[in-house]
Amino acid sequence: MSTKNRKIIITCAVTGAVHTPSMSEHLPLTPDEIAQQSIDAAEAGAAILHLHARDPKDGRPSPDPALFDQFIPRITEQTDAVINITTGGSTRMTLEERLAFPLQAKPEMCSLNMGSMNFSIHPVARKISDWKYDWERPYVEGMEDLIFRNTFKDIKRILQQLGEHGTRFEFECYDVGHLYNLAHFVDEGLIKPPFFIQSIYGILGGMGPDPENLAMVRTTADRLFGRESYQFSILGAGRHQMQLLTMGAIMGGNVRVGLEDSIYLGRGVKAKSNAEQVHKIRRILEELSFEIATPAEAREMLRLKGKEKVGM
Ligand code: KMH
Ligand code: ZN
Repeated sequence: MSTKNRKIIITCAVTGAVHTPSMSEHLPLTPDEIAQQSIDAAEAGAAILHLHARDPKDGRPSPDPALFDQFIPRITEQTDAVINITTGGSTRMTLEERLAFPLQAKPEMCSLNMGSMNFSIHPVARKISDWKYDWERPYVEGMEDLIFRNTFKDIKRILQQLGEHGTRFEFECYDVGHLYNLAHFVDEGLIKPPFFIQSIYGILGGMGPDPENLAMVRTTADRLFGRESYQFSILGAGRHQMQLLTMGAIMGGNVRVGLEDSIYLGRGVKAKSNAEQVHKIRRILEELSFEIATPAEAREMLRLKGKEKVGM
């Protein structure tokens, strides 16, 4: 996409399935908390909200459509933000579970993880001595021996079953090979531009947070797709979040923040909310004379089907 006069899309990933309640008291867990933090993030400038659900009893990640139903309508009533539902769920969910709500909701956007991989934060468990809920420690430690399954067949199924309803995708690319997987599905005729490439750095199991990796991914994507055919976006996990996002914006990218990706606002300072992270990246980008995309502009940039055409 042309970088002249462009606007930057801020995606906010509100809760995810990686962090657990003991890691941050500010992580939204209940439908009420997820709804309120999403609404505040949208008001702060997030055009896209990437959403997972959690069981309000103990904050455990959940694929239960009944839980999504408790917060999505509230968000869509009170904001114009694009709703982007995870199809990644968590590494412990089956593909059936991961697709249960997306197939019901037929949202404008869903995430789509572009390869099977190791995906873990198990070393974090060593730093926590006080666990709030019994499920958390085995959940975090157990990631060491799990595979985040996204086979070619899984990806094809998601593309076909959701694509049929006009859902478009945030292509989660944790490694340069995932760009080639994306190119394979373009060759197969299963995806049409513009591709929203969420390039992810700093997840254990994927590319590290080295700034050089952004250039490698950018040039590879240019070569495979041509700059006019895709929107570049940056997700920096953990403490590298704001720096990598700033660099990515300068390289023509969009940005993703949110407590799913980092529970911090700055060095040693926990983010009190998702909106705090949105405000921070927005402030940095506006200081650099970038303009932030509204939800309507994001819909146009990504050719989304529109808020009125979903099943939620
Ligand atoms: N947890 C992020 C690194 C998904 O939900 O499909 C990527 C993600 C995956 O958001
Ligand atoms: Zn997610």
